[in-house]
Amino acid sequence: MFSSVDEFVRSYKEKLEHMHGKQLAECNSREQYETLGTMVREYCSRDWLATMEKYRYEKQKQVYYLSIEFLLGKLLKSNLIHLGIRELCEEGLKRLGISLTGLEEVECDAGLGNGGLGRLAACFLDSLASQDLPGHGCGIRYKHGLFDQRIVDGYQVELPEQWLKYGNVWEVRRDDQIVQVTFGGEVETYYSKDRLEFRLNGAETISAVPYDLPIIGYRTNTINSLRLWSAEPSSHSPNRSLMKYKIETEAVSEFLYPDDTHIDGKILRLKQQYFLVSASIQRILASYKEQNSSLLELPDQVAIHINDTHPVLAIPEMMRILIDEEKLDWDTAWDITTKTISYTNHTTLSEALEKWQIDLFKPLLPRIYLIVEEINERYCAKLWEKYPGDWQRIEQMAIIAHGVVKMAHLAIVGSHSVNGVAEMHTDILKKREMRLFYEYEPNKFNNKTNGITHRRWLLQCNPELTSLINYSIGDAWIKDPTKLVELLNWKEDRVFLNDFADVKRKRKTILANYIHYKNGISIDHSSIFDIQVKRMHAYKRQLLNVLHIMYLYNRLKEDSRFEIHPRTFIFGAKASPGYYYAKKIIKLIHSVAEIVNNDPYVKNFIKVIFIENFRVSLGEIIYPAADVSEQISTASKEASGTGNMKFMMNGAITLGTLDGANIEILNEVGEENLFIFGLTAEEVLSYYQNGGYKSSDYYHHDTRIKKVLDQLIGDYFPLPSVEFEPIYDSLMSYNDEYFLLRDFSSYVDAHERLNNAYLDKTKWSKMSVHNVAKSGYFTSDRTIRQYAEDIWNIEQHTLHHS
Ligand code: GPQ
Repeated sequence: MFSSVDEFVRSYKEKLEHMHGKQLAECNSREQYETLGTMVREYCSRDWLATMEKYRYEKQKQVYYLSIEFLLGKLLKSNLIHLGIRELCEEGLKRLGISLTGLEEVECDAGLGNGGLGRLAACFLDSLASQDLPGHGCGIRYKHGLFDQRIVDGYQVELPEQWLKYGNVWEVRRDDQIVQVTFGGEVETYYSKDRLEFRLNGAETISAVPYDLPIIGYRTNTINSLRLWSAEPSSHSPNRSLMKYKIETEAVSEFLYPDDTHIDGKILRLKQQYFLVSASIQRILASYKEQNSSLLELPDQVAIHINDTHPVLAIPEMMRILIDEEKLDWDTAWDITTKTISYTNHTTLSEALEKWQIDLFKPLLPRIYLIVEEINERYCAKLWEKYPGDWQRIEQMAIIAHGVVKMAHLAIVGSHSVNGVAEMHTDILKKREMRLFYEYEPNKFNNKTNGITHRRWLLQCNPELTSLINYSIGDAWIKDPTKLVELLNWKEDRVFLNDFADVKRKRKTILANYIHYKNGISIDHSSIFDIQVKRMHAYKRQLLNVLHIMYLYNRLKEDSRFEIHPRTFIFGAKASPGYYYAKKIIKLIHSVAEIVNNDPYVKNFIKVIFIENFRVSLGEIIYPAADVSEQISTASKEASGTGNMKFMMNGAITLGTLDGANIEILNEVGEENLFIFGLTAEEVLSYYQNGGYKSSDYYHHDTRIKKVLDQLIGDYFPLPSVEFEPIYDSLMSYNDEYFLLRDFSSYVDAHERLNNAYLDKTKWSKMSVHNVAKSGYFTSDRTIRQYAEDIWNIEQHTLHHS
């Protein structure tokens, strides 16, 4: 199919006719896309099968990465690149008068995630396959991924996302591997042969149908799987209205909860979690049993990783199967389970900690609840041995307390490894949030600093920079991105620096054209592109960015001698539909943009742009175009951040706080190559602990702040004056929980330093090169190798081409 251009052209035409029953001329671009996608999937099926067979017969230890989110984005382009057939396809399609990039645009983003956590899972799958590591994803095939965002009159409006509307060329439905998942019912206990047994009566069953997607390694023959479960009515009919049963069943995989670092506590979400976990664990154990006789060796063959606490019921589910079905005793089952499972924590924000009410949990999952209770009792008894009489400590560490099940506690207790996602985050876990657990079992805790796949986030999204790098240092960095450091040898080369600046200019033009097309606004291509794209959240402080823009505007209006290099402030962010405050900030950005962009004087210096519907595929045109990367979360709040790494890898300079992985970026590039401002995490945490912050002092003592805040509530904006009152109140009446006013002046200073640095173009380019050169550490290949070695104990395999 892909052995030569001629051969490709012939098979493409044939496939197109077979699939659509029409001639090429009558097919629209979607049909053309589907034809190519299907050909690619069929082409890789041999290696996919070979990989799976090899894992099966060679009994290599495999890891299953359980995650409620996988934010894959588009797959056609990366699959073609990974298989090494993109140029051939491009050439062949050209002969047929079809543009490959046109077809790549037709594909919908697989938006099965909210933000960082889901995208991390997608990067991890890429790094596993690309490094020949046996590892697979297990997730949910949501019918609707994260909502599509529209902006109407400056307000966010959500539309249901429809990625499956025309089917999905990458998936293969596996009817032979359907499993049943059970909810509700009552537990009956009885004795059989002197053993206490459990039986569920009156429970309801739904079918979990697996759809597998190939995860294609970069230029290897390894093709791993991402298994997405879909909920369907089961053939055992329930004792109630069939219609209602069908609707309730399908609801389980209907949509993704749109909350990022925030929990909603709805029963349907708990159903989704157990659905994912039960289906995955059943299949993992079944396929292990096909090859092995004793379950005792399971931890030598299988590692199961839970991405945050959402899949934590994997622990009691595994216990259930080992005890109730496999008839193992508790201690043996517990030993196997804890040796198999490991857990990553992704936040210390209290509103993201999952706690389920017992009265919700128990009726939905009665047998699982009993197991959790038993885990809790045994754990507390062990704690009592170690800390006799210290009931207060034990109460704080218990899994069940005050009517709720604490999922993070269950995760820590039931796994052999607990990791944070950046050095500072792990330190905070050890010293604060998880201190008692750390004191009890210090060896469980470890750090795995996040990473991003440099294949999508440099090689694929920035071909211009890729070519320049290849031309200068060769392409060995693609296999080993730490080799990017060789770019430092080119830092003094004038021709290279010129070419480098040229690449950035080209990429800025591409983004500017997109913005012109979508927003109808022309932006100055030579202005500084200052970008903040991420979920909208109070702790990420998009508001601080806006307050600074309002200040700049005021200053430009007041002082005609005040000049800055032209700046384009670009935002992209989705707010959770129920997050009232975050939605207000989106409206504020639009209101400020309206004023700034229409001011005949100011618009020569600054412009404000909001890019609608930020998602993976837009990131691919945004990150390469950035001069400045805004990473301005309140110190201690952003566990890691990964957008920061994508910007850095594409040569943007970080303007950031000492938070999450920003600190590690600083360690890599040195303080001359980024701009740091604001409180440290220690200072923030000490304010929370000891008080001493009064935001109104900053309002009264800083006229810049006073002016901007007053504009929020007066008649400055052509809107009812109450529109932005909640924002004003958060900063004044509620004492500014995220220290925006405290960090304001330091932020303004950092912006001034940055503006001055940009005036020396050569120096700026050198800083930018330095950032790219040092970004190799942040490849998720490094992260995944650390997981593989320290936590999962899995090894690379070699596949010879079939
Ligand atoms: N993160 Cl708990 C999410 O995107 N969603 C979540 O529900 C939780 C965490 C993020 C976190 O905020 C970022 O700092 C991390 O870089 C990212 O997870 C991946 O670890």
